[in-house]
Parts: sequence; C-alpha cells; structure tokens
Amino acid sequence: MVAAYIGLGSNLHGPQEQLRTAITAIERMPETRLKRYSSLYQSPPMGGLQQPDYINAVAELETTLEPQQLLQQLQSIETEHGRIRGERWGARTLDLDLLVYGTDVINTADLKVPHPGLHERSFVLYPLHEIAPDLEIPGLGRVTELLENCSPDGLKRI
Ligand code: ROI
Repeated sequence: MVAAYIGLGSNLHGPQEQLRTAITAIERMPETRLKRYSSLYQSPPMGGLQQPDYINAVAELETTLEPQQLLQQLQSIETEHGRIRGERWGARTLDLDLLVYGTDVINTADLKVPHPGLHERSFVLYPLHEIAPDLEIPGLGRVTELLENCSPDGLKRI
C-alpha cells in the first residue's frame, strides 16, 4: 500500500459539484481506498488567462495501483467529467493531478511526481496542509515548512 495525494481543481460547469462527484469517482477506483480529503478552497486563476475562479481540494488515498495505472484512472475520471484537453493554462471542468506517490520521484514525459510547482501553489499547499501537515514531499521538504514560504494569494476556504 502506498499513500498518494491527488489535487482536484475545476472552474467550469458547477465547480463545487464537479469536485464532489470526482471524490465519489475516486472512492470507486479499484485497489484504492480514499482516506481523507480537504475542505474546498476558492482562488483566482493562476497563469494569467482571464477565466473564472477555481475551486480546489486535495485527497489522500491508499493504493496498490502503480503510478501509471493511477494516472490512467484519474484521466478517465477527468474524461467522464467532460474534460477537453485544450489550452495549456485554460479553464477546465476537472483537473486531477497526482501530487505525491509515497516517496517516489518520477520524471517521465507524461508523469512528473512530486508535481512540479506544488510548493509554489497555495491552492495545493493549503489544502494539503489541512489533511497532512507533516507529510514529507520527496525532494521538497515538509508541508508545514513549504507553507511558510507560500503566500495565500487570495485563497479562501469555503
Ligand atoms: N489556478 C488555480 N487557482 N487553481 C487551479 O487548479 C489552476 N489550475 C490550472 C491553472 C490554469 C494553472 N491555474 C489554476 O491548471
């Protein structure tokens, strides 16, 4: 069993409902147990394009799926939620990012774990801190310490 952390984000088509149904879909994934998930957080879009505010959350899983299998499961949930892979920094109905997979460091073309930029994104770090303050992010450090260097940047817990 490996502890894995997933970042959830949406800013289209009822973002709060998108995240709620995504949590239900995650609960139904094979070989996986949903351990806990954070509150929902609202934040302005990062990345400069004009688009609606995002709703974000983080979930902790226990899984025996391999990282690639887990990624495939997450991508099929995104697709079920009508995710169209469009503009790189554009709006999305559902984004599921594999943030952390145990102590693994993965650097392949389609999967980078820990998720690059995780430590700079308040909409990932604050919800992660809510459920796993003592988590050690491989190569980056403890969540509590990372949080000290990350401004909330308009993030609101809802
Ligand atoms: N901005 C916020 N606040 N939350 C996100 O989940 C998010 N996801 C993205 C980009 C477009 C980078 N901006 C975001 O993919």
